[in-house]
Amino acid sequence: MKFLHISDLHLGKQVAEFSLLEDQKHVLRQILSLAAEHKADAVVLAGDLYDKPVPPAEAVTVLDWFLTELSKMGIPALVISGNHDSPERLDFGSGLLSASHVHMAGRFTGTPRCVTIGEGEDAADFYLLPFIRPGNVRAFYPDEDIRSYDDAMRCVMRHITLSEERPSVLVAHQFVTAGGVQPERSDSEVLSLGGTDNVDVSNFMPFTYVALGHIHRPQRLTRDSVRYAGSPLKYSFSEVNHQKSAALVTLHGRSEPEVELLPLTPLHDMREIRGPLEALLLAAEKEKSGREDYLHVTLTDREPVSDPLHRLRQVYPNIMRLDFAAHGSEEQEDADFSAHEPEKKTPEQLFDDFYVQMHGEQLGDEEKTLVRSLMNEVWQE
Ligand SMILES: [Mn+2]
Repeated sequence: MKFLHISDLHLGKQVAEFSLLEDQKHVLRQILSLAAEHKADAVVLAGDLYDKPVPPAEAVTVLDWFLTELSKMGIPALVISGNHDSPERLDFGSGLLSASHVHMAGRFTGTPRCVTIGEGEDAADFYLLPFIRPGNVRAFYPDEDIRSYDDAMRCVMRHITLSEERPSVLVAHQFVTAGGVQPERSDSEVLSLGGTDNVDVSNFMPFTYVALGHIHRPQRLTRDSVRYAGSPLKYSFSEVNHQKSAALVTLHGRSEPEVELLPLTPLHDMREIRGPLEALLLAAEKEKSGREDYLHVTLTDREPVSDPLHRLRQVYPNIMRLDFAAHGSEEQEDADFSAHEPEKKTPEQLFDDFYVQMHGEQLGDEEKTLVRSLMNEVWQE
């Protein structure tokens, strides 16, 4: 029994106003080929299928296509909702779809749905637990004392009896910590404030494999078989160093499964480049592939440069973000141009802030006088 574990597709997601739908289709096509190549018996999608509870129509079409292709290949899909999905919308038609071996769990219904895949020696139980909040669980167990996410998970787990013959796989989408240690996070995850939404990994010990979604960097928790698949694409610049992958899990009865990470190759990579404008333009000329990548460019020019974004986009059309490095003190953060409460500042103060951001040092007295007199002239005109 072999299956692919993926999660956090975030179909329909936009990054810096770029639609990633073509990138998403590209990577899903790869996942279909990997499933065929490795003769997967199932594909697990551990939540956050969509980026929004009401996804754009094109995103729905992509998921429909992906699930239909799997079904045509005779590969069952095991799907749960994540915190970005609407549980009810995802459940639409789920009763009908299970006849085509597409098993969708959108809403929490008291206990995770158990789907047995495979026959005889090769059979495994998959428990589909949608993203839960304490309130979802309290609604089914009003007499239990459920205050935290961890209480909620403990309650759900107490009400499951696992098979003693077959291996059991849990599919879940939560913020899982190991004895208070957090997984490695990225900027594209939306977690609840204060980090009170964590559940401890000890809840999941009885399972042979735990297929998690929610955290976007692929990683294991305490053992190889408790794992975040990670998102199939980089969804923020905090992820430029991630190697995204699909986890190929081979179960050997109830003993420790084998996990192989199958690397995924994006249509456009996401990367960061840095340097003076002219040097970057020159380097781009020599670059054969990668000019279509999604870029975060940081310019280090000390002198003002004219129309840098326009000029850079002639060679790198998919620049998502452009920053200017601050000079001066080493510790200084790169400039961002979000002035803090600009309405409360005078034009002179705003210019001073801008100068500090550009040059990492304060205006001199002489320069200040010059700026003030230029401003006065402008006002008078
Ligand atoms: Mn996610």
